[in-house]
Amino acid sequence: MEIYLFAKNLIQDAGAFIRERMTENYNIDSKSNRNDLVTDVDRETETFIYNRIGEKFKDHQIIGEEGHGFDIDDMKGVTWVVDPIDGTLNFVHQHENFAISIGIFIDGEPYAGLILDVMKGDLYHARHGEGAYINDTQLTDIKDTELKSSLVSTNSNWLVKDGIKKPFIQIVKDARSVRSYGSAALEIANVAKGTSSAALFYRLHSWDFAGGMIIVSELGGLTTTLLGEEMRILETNSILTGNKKIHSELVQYFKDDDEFIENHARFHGLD
Ligand code: 2AM
Ligand code: CA
Ligand code: CA
Ligand code: CA
Repeated sequence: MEIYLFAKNLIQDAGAFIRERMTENYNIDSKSNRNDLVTDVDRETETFIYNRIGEKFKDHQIIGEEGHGFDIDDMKGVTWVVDPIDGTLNFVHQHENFAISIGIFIDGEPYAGLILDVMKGDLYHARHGEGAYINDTQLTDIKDTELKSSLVSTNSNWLVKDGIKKPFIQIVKDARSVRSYGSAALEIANVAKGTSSAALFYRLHSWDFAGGMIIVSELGGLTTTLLGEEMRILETNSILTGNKKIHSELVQYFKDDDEFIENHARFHGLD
């Protein structure tokens, strides 16, 4: 079976696994701080996905948030970049508004992106060069918009972070409005769907953005760091994704802020 079809079946099966597993008891632990949570369901879902890929494709590389592939330092062959639950806080508190995110690369080139909104059942998926879909419906190319008449989304944490908050605050003032849903993958999926014009985050890991970046790119959208640099898949990055017009408008907020540029250089590529 070809990889794309396999991936679509796998993400649906992993979604069914989560929906079943979340009806039972599970442990909730904190990671880097008391608001950074991980549950048994995050770990078990990653293992579910890891095992299924390994059974089928013995030579594929798999990078996941919950412990798989941290030693991978090249993109040779097929590399899967997996977030088993994006939006763990939503999973724990809301029991909805979380996603599974998968990006697949062949020799470092985007091959396919998949994001499953687990409780809604919406699957966003794209194979490079073949269009992007929500379930069986083809998505239309992303339309250019201006910030002043757009909804954009970010993580509200960056609005209160000294040293970097200034451009984020100015964007809140200048946009029609800003949303903060708590799942970066779903916020990028919204850009693909056209319900949001851009999503911007100061720091994301590859598993948060790999799937979404491939889907957005398939629809003519642009994804770079907040300073307009090319994304590095194996590193932690800032990210700005959206239609080309709002992308060039937003990147200027960050490029014009020397304090931001200085902190961005210190915080990125180091971890
Ligand atoms: P997660 O739920 O998989 O951890 C919340 O605004 C978004 O940021 C989610 O996509 C969440 O992914 C992600 N996130 C949470 N903690 C993070 C961290 N320390 N660094 C980067 N992204 C994080
Ligand atoms: Ca996490
Ligand atoms: Ca995530
Ligand atoms: Ca996660």
